This record gives sequence, structure tokens and C-alpha cells, in this order.
Amino acid sequence: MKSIYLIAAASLAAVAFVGCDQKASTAKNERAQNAEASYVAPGEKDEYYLFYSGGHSGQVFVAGIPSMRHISTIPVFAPYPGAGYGFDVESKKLLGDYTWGDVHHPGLSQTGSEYDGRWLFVNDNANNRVARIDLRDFKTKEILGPIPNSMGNHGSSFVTENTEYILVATRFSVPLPKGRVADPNDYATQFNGMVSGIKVDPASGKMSVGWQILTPPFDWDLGSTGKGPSSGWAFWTSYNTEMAHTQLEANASQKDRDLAAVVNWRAAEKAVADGLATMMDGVPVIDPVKAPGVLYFVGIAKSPHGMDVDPTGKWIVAGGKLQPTTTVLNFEKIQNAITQKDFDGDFKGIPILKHESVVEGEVPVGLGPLHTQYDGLGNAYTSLFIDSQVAKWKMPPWSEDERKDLSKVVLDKIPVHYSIGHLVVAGSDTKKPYGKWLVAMNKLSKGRHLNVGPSQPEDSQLIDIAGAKMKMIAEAFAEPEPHFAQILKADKITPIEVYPKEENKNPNAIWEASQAGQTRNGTEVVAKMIAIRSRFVPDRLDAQVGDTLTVHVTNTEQSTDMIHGLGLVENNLNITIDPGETRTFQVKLTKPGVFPFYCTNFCSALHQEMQGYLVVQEAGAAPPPTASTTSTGGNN
Ligand code: RUQ
Ligand code: CUA
Repeated sequence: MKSIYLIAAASLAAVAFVGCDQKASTAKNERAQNAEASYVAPGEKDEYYLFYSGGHSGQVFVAGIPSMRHISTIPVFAPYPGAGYGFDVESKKLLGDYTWGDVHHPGLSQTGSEYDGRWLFVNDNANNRVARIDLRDFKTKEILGPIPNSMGNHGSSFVTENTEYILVATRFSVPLPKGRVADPNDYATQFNGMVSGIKVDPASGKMSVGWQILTPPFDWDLGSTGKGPSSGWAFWTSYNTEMAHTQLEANASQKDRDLAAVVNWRAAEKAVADGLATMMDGVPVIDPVKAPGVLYFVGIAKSPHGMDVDPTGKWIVAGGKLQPTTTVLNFEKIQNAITQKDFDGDFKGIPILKHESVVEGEVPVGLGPLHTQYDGLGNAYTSLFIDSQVAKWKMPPWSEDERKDLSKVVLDKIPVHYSIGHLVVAGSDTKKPYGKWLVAMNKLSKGRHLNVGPSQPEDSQLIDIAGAKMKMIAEAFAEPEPHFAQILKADKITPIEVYPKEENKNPNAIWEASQAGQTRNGTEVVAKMIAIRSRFVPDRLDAQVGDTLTVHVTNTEQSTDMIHGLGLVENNLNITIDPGETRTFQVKLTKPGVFPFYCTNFCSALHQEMQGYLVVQEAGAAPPPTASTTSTGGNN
């Protein structure tokens, strides 16, 4: 959530008021019913996965719906010793020089505008990256970035209808290419934003920067991709059409409308193919003034935030956080305005579609509308940050009567606790939402959980949207800091439980104790090790100060949940190795001594006995033995 101080100030009184109210959110007679609705009995399983972003924790959290139990943490942009992430060679390489990220908007891969259960993409607002998590094993497989010519990757990760691209837009504008310095006083002429198409290989999921579209220095906010009639298009809101570079809370809120971007990403692809792009930092960059048809603007309600395409692909809804309405754009009208050149002038050469010609209506949903989700039954659900409510309203087509007074299409409101940011309806961004459940992700949730000191726990709430009236069902803690989430039906995927031995193509994998041991080449000491219940083979390593020790550990188990860890005392190292997996760690040895290593992941009754020693002699000591296999393999 961006700092929206104006709103925060305006809402402070209301928040303080409800904050003192200790009453439950549900009536007493409903509680048993509600408890049952979210109850997943011991031994039973949830029906949906909830993947929610971990904000500045840099991680992704997985919960079950309807129980709302947190069931897993997927480390992405930050080390996580619990999964041994960020300590072994492979995951260190993924993280590069960074130890944190700011995860905002997870996006599930799609085929034909439906979730295909292959990957989850997440953005890093802080270090301009996109990561790909494989849903086969729930692990981060790739981190792309920092993306060239791109600063503040907030407006992503928006997946196109067949996962052709992850579309991303910049939150911050800077002088480009990166590294060029210009005076912020020359913001309007020297700074630029960018929309990028991150290409996804359909077979492997591998990402690469496909092309970029140069934009004026607005702060691009949230976006959404088209489908059906709007196939091939994408939409982003912006704030700071004023092009302010100081005190944005006031200076970027001057105009009554801000400009949203209407992007034809297929036209962008074509512009590059037609040679209309110029290379900048290795990426073909399109100047939309020289490639007409790629980018249009349209004015929408002041300081907007969310921009969400509905399941039919006909309507695009923007939330105007400083205006109590959502703006509903009609894609058919957008097409007509483009063909008829029905423009309201231009901004730096980019045509502005005439607002009146493309807007279907502005729905008075309440104060501080941020994000909109859909149930696929013609209803929209908008989070109201200031009102701390979710508003349910009817999507077009509207009757004559409703058009005259759009307050009539607002069907229901439910209080949430408290200031809601994002909300998610199961499958909302697909052509066939699952509906049924809505999760509200709230901020400033003071007093909702046991008092744990100044860091007040955040809060998410499960709302039943199956009936005419929304029903508050359950509440759960959300790790900081949830922004957006995706809900996937559990039966859409079948994650593996072990890595099949025959799939392990790691050249350093070993499966027999007889292959285990260490070798030395100058100051390079390389060991191949087996981890199996409940021993390491070898369980003694020998080296000396100044050596670089590389250890390839293979967990030769093929049974579910037989994970081993390897923590090396006083060397800041902990890896975990899943069944059938080979992981490599490397340490530069700087101090002499005998350093125990031990299994950090409980694996058996003799887990505690799973340990060994690294003997590090002083530099120049008599060369240590080259191999020291002390026991043979096999199960206990
Ligand atoms: S933003 S709510 Cu990325 Cu809406 Cu935070
Ligand atoms: Cu292996 Cu604990």
C-alpha cells in the first residue's frame, strides 16, 4: 500500500472510533454457522490455496481457504533459514546481491484466461525484479532483474491470457538509461517511466525482457490485462499526472483526473518486429509517439489505485481513492474512440481518449475505493479504504433507471477491520471466477489480535459472497505486509512430494556411500556427501584456513517429508535438502578449529545424532587427508 496520507488523516478519526469498539463482527446467533463454514476438521483439507504477497518481508505466504491457516512460506526475495533458502549456491545466485524485496501482486499463470496451475509470478517493487515460483514444488525457480530502464516495479505482475507476458510498469520515474544523472527540478523533461513486457517461455517458464514502452514521468500504479474482447490489451492507473517531484501527497493530487494507460501489447510486439524500437540498455524501447496505436491515455477519477478487468473482458474498473466512485470503462467504447479518433487532445504526443466517450459510469461505492474483484455472476466487490468496508455492486449493463442514479447498483456493504487495502475473490482475474469466497486484506488492524506490542498484527478476513448479502466468516493474522493475493482451487494442482531420483541431473549427485568423499585441488576442497536417515556420509571433512570448501549434499531418500538440513556451526550456514535433491554450499574458511555440522530438519528418532565435524587446520599445516569416509550408506 502506498502512503496515502490524505486518506490516512481523513480516516484516522473513524479508525480510532471503531478501534475502541471491542464488539465482535458477527451476531451471536450466526457464529456457530460461520464457524462451521470455515471449519476444516483435523484430517480434512482446505478447498483452496491462498497465495498472498509478503510485502517487504520479500516472501510469499500460502494459506488454506476456508480455514485461513497459514500452511507454508515460500521464500522469494529474502533468505529464509526455515527452507535453507539463501545459503546454498543456487539460491544465493537467485538472490544476487539483494537480501530483501517488496512483494506486491502475485499473478498465477493462465491458459485461455484461466489458471493453469503452472507458475506463480511475483514482483519486487524495491529492486525491480520479477520472480517465478513453480507450483510443482512451490519453489522459487527464477528471479529476473533488476529490469533495465525500470525503477520501482510496482505495477506488476500482470499475466496475459496465455502467459505470453508478465506486464510490468514503473512506479518511479528516473533519468534513463539508469545511471544517467539529471536534476529532479527537470523532472518533466528528463525523467521517464516505462511499461515492460516480460516474455515467458511457454515450455520452461523462463523470463526475458521482450520490449519496453517509454512513458511520461507519471507514477504508474496498478494494472490488469485484457481478455475476450480486450484480448491483447492492458490497462494501468497512474498518479502524479502533475509530474511533481516533491511532496507528492499534495503536489500529485492537484488535478481532478489522472491519466490511465491503455496499452495494446500486441501492437507493441508488432512495433518491435517492424523495427520501430530503439535499443536502450539491451532492450528494444518503443517511443509511443513514433509508434502510434501502442499507447493511449484516458482520464479517470482522481488519484486512482486499482484497475481491474472483469471476467468478460468488456469492462475495466478503476478505483479513485480521492473520489468516492469507481470509474467503469467500456472497452467497446474505447475501441470506437480509437477508430474515430475521439480524442481530448494529447499528452506529450500520446492521444487522450475522450473521458465521456469511453466511460460507462461512475459508481458511488463509498469512500476510498481501491481495488475491485468479480464473482463472474455480474457483481463487483470494491475495497473502501476510508470507509473500512467492502461494497458489492452490480456491473453493467444497467437499466435506464439505474443509469440515472447509479447508487441503485450498490447492492450491499460489509464492514471490515479496519482499513482494507486489497481484496481478492477466488479466480477474479480469470474468465471463470470461482466466486464463493472473498478475502479482505486489512491494514491498521489495531486491536484485532492479542496485544503483542507496538507492531500491531495485520489482519485478513474471510467473507462469504455466495448469497445476496456478504457474510463475515473468519479472521486470521496476515504476515506483513499483504498487498494482493491469488486463490487457486486445490484440485488444480498436484505438487510433487519427492524429487524422483531419475530426474536429478545434477552432475554432483551421488547415491551410494562408496561415491562419497572429498578431493583437493590447490586450495579448492570439494566434497560429495550423502544425507540419509540419520547420518551424513562422510561425517568428517578436512580442510585448512584459506581453502574454499564446496560441498554437494544429496538427500538420497525417496520418501515423503524426509527432509534433511545441514547447519554448519559458526559459519552462518544452513541448507535444507529435500528427498532426491542435491544442494551445494560453499564456504571460504577463515579460521582454524573444529566445527560441528548437524541436521537442522527433524527427520527421525535419531535426528539429533545426525552430525559430523569439519576440521580446519591452520594454513600451511601438513596436508590433511584427502578422503575420510567413515561409515557406509544404507538405511537404519
Ligand atoms: S498496492 S494495498 Cu501494491 Cu494496493 Cu498495496
Ligand atoms: Cu536429518 Cu534431521
